[in-house]
Amino acid sequence: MSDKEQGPSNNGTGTAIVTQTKTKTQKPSMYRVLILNDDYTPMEFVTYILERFFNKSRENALRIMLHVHQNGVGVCGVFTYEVAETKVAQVIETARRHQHPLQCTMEKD
Ligand code: TYC
Repeated sequence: MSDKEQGPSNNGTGTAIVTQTKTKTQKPSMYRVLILNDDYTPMEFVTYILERFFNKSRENALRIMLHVHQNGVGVCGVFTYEVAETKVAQVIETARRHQHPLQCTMEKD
């Protein structure tokens, strides 16, 4: 929060008036995009998804994919609402096109 003070103004009464404007800034809520494990989606496809849509290196993509394979769920990234929504839609659509059941969801950070 930042405050702006304006110099004294005068409404003709000889009385000085000082006004202060409070500027409120709001940080956007952030959302985690999660991928879920399943028994059918190939490991290579999940790794590709993480590289393509979440800009992960091959190494990080493999690490996240294996984490999800072993733990059931994992974080792909943290984004503002609209970006997270778009990523989820892109993953689900790409998986669907390849006939893989891979699921992706989002939750408030
Ligand atoms: N469990 C899958 C397999 O054994 C691999 C996999 C990993 C699938 C991560 C989904 O989000 C996932 N082929």
